Amino acid sequence: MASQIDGTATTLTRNKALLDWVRDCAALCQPDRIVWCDGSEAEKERLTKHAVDTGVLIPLNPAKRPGCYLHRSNPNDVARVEHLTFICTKTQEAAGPTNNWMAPEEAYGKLTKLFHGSMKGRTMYVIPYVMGPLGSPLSRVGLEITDSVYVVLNMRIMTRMGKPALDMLGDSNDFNRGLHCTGDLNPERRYICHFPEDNTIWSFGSGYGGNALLGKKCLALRIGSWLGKDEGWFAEHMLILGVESPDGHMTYVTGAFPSACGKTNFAMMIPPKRFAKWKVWTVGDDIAWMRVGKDGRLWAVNPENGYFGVAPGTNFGSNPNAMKTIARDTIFTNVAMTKDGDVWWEGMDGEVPDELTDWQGRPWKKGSTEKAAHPNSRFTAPMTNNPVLSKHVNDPEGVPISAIVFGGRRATTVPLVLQSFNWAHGVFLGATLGSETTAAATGKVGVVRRDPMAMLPFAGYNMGEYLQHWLDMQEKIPYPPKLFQVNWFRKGKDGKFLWPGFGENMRVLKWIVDRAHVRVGGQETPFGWVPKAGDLDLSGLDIPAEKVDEATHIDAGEWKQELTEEADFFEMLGKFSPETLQLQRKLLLSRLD
Ligand code: OXD
Ligand code: MN
Repeated sequence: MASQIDGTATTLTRNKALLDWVRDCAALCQPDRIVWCDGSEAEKERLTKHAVDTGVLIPLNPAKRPGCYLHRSNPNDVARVEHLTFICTKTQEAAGPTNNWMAPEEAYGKLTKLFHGSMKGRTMYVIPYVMGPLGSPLSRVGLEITDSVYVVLNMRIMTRMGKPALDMLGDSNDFNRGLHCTGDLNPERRYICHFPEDNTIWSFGSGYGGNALLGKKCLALRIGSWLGKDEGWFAEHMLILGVESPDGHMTYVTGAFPSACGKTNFAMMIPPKRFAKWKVWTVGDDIAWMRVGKDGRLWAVNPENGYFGVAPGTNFGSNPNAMKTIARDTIFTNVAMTKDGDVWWEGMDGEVPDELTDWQGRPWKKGSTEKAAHPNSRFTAPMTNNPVLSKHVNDPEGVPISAIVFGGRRATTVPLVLQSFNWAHGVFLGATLGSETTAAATGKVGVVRRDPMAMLPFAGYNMGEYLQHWLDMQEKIPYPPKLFQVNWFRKGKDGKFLWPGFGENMRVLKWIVDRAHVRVGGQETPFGWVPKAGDLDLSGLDIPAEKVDEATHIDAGEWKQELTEEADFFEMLGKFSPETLQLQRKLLLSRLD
């Protein structure tokens, strides 16, 4: 085994720390073979063939979906498992009240037992990868060891994988150590453990993207946010887009939205006819790493190399660019398959097919009460397939950010768009972001789950300290972006959405961009700046004016209740709850009295 490690590896790396670590992992997991991934085309072909031969991937019809494959996962392993995700810091306080915590010795002990001999009879793949553009000061090298060929092929799409990562690492010891094993997929033996103090991730018992592709949520967000706090930058659950105005001027915006609130759609948006001369370019659809540039502005890179998007609801109306992106070289997970070997999911264009094979491989007939595709079925597609990919996506310095948008899913209270008075107020808006459920039976408004900056499941340390880091960064950014809150999901009394969303969000985006450049009006309210009548370009919008009024309306009574309820959230944060944010809440309330 040792000679296999050194023999294959030495053509790729002589990094002693890395070779020692791989040797230790091999001794623990006892695989039959070790394969070092170089990221080459030949390797992709070889591993894809192996995945097809072993039933891990099903080839789709090459005439309809060239280079595309379907993967069906175990039905008990289809989503992130927040209750089995742990931050393993020396003290519980460091993980804070919103994370599950396990002491590092306990976690290493428990998982060592699970990893022991877990790769017997299997292949251990060693995946070197980079999160971030090659040569960027923000970029990080990770190594993921896994026994899953599906993980390797997905990591190949989602990260800059293979030899360039080893070249970037050289003989440095500074790399994230990620160990993943599929295990027997028993949820009783499933743990996603982060050791930020050791720059280490151990993930056992799940093959699902967010749990098993360790570069994404685990490194780029949980470990990333920890590094960001220590080193003075941001790792955020944000899309990055560029808005090109008719005169060719580019403005970059990042946006935090909780999972499944349409981030990928927003990042690939096609402006409506009235805005035909405007263009939106995608830099990233899920994660932004941001640092202060030499010019004193905030600059962002997308650490990822592909999209791991939710399939259901994606169609040529909601996201034409996503549909083009997934036309080829895409891995689909848990979608349904048509008779002619294409993919299908609820909300796809056209007629519902009479017969399908569902996501579990069972025959499915039109009219069935069961979903054909799993609601969290996914596509993994290379970003280079995106017709509106920004040409700056590989720039090591990233793109300069003029505005940051925080968007929740709120049926009431939160207006279509609001600009903060200043940085601290903007951080307050992000901190109190929420997603609301409606109790449909009674029509009553349900509970609001606070999801600060859309980072509730992803902040790798104490949430109070995380919000304090946002406040502290103000003095490090001489020319900060302007901060906004948006809500596409407000509903009228009839329970229907007031705002059409999708491409029409361009109208709101234009106001945001114009405000960021101080070239459009607004109206001051006790809660922030809103567009005054005429500021939002509504020409050609096919909905009654009253609906727009309702969507943008600020109701003092609703806000009073909102601000009162937010006290619980700040209390829950305990002693790390930032004083400045609590004062913001009181200040806003006092304006009402
Ligand atoms: C998420 C995702 O769950 O991006 O946020 O997959
Ligand atoms: Mn996400």
